[in-house]
Order: sequence, then C-alpha cells, then structure tokens
Amino acid sequence: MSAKPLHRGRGLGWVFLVLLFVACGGKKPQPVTQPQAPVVVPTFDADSAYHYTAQQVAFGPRVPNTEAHVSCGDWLEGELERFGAQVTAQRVTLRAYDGTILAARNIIGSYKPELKKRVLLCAHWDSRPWADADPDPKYHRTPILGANDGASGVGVLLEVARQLQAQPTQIGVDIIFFDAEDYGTHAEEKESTGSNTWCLGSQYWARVPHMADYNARYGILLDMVGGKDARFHREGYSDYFAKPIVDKVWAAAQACGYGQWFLHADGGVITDDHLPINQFARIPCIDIIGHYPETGFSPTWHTMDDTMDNIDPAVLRAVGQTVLQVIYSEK
Ligand code: AHN
Ligand code: ZN
Repeated sequence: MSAKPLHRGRGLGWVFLVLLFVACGGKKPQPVTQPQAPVVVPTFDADSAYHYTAQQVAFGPRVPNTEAHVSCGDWLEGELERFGAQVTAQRVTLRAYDGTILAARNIIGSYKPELKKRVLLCAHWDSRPWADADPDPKYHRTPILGANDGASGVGVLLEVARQLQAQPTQIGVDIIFFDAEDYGTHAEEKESTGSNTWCLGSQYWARVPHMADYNARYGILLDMVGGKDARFHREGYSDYFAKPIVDKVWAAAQACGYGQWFLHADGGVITDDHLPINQFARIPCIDIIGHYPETGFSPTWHTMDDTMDNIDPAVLRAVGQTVLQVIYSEK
C-alpha cells in the first residue's frame, strides 16, 4: 500500500530537480568582466553634409586674399567650436608660384586633445582662383565655386564633427581644414620642375604642425567626395605610403554597405595634401579622391560647372559613413 505513494514521490523529486536546473540556465557562473560591446557607429546625415557644402559655396569662391575667404574661414572656426572641438587657427603667409603672398589659415578642430591615440581627418577649404580647365577659354581667369573641389570634403568633415560631439569616439580625432591647396600653377603656365606649387597649406603644416610633437596613427584626406557618378579607386601615393590604411578604409566601406563605391582599382598617383603629410610629417595618410572613367578627374574639375548642381548627397554619404565606420572602430 505504501509502495505506490513512495514511488510517485520519487518521480516528483526528479521533475523538481530538472526544473531547478532549467531555471538556473544550466550555465556556469558569469565572468566578472563584461564581454566587449559591439561598436555602435552613428548614422551619417548626408543632407547635413550637403547643407554644410552649400553654405561654403554661398560665400562665393574662397580664394586666399579675398573677403569671401576670410568670412568662410571665420565661419568654419565657429562651426567647429559649435560642435565642441578645441579649435586652433594656424595663420601663415605663403608665397604662391607666381609670387603672390597669400594670407593663409589652416583650421584645426581637436576632439579629446589629451589622448595620444589619434586619427587625423583632413580636406582643403580654399577654392581655385581660375577655371583653367573650363572648355570655354573666356573663363580661364575666373575663380570657381569649388562645390566639389574643396567644399565637399569640408562638408563631410563638418558632419563628422557634429557626430563626434553627439557620440564621442574612444580615440582622439583631429579635423584639419588646409588652406592654399588649389593655388597651383595655372594650366597655361609652365609648372617649374621639382617644385610643388600645390598644397601650400599642408606643406607648411607638415613641417610646422599646430603643436609640438604632434602625431597620429594615420590620416585620411577627403578631396572631391561629392561629385555625381564618382567612385573611389586606390590612389598611388596612398598605397605606397599607407597600404594598410587603404585596406582598412576600403574594408570599412564594405562593412557598412558602401563597397560598390570603393573599388580595388588603380587610381593613379595624385599630388594632394596627403603627400606632404606622408613625406614631412611622416604620418601615413591616404587620399579618398573622386575617380571617373576616361579622364580620372571629375568632368567639373577646375571648371565653372563645379557647382552644387553637380553634387550628389549619395556620394557624400558613401564617404561620410565609411569615415564614421573607421573612426568609431578605433580603440
Ligand atoms: C594636381 O592637379 C597636380 N593635383 C590635384 C590636386 C588637387 C587640385 N585637388 C584638387 N584640386
Ligand atoms: Zn583643385
């Protein structure tokens, strides 16, 4: 008579033990250190970058020694300050190839300036004094608006600055707007051999950085990053001086869904602001520069057509999101 209840009792005991095991998850105790949270990369706002590009163009051509140049430079400093950067203006007089003395200003916005682990992002903010590649020779001495050639890179970096204020990165970031990039020898004059008449602002900064012993892990230059139908090829000096950075950035583009824009194709060598940064500052720096079939350079390059009508926010987005992917992944 007592066997059956005893048997039933033992059966319930097993059920209880199994339930207890399931309730506890059957897992080992959690380790004290939390596992690394995956990186959260903010979403780049291409309309915002487009607007910052248009705002620069609205000043008119930003040619050194003009009022528009002074006003735009002041505005850029104010924007970086508004976005929480520590701003340094590096003012310098530079001698152009034709003897013109340029009142130039490199503008630096620093995030987490106390950190040694840093990344440098840059673009030029001046615009070309002449449309010397325009199909119509009557414009060969007329300044251009430089919506793509100049303003696009700065527009993307102002949006990056806005994002850096909203969500800080783990590493420090310096945004540099170089001046006097585009005062190089006029197409109808002979380029003096061995001299580099382009990139005067970055040549100066690379020899005399805004602070003693400045260093960064690497640099990324943005040039002509808003032109319709642009794609990005691996630029020659970037591969020569900073191949692992090209690989890293192109992989980041792939990872955030913009791999179709960043091709593992040869883009040729281009003298640009990254060259003095590699050569003189000895910081590995790459150039993300718009590439086009046939000519290589944009069809609006140094022409009167370098206007907002030929800027595509989708291109700004591909570049801007890729840059965010890179800098928010750094530890
Ligand atoms: C030369 O034309 C030699 N280099 C291209 C640098 C540049 C001019 N980027 C924009 N404008
Ligand atoms: Zn140019």
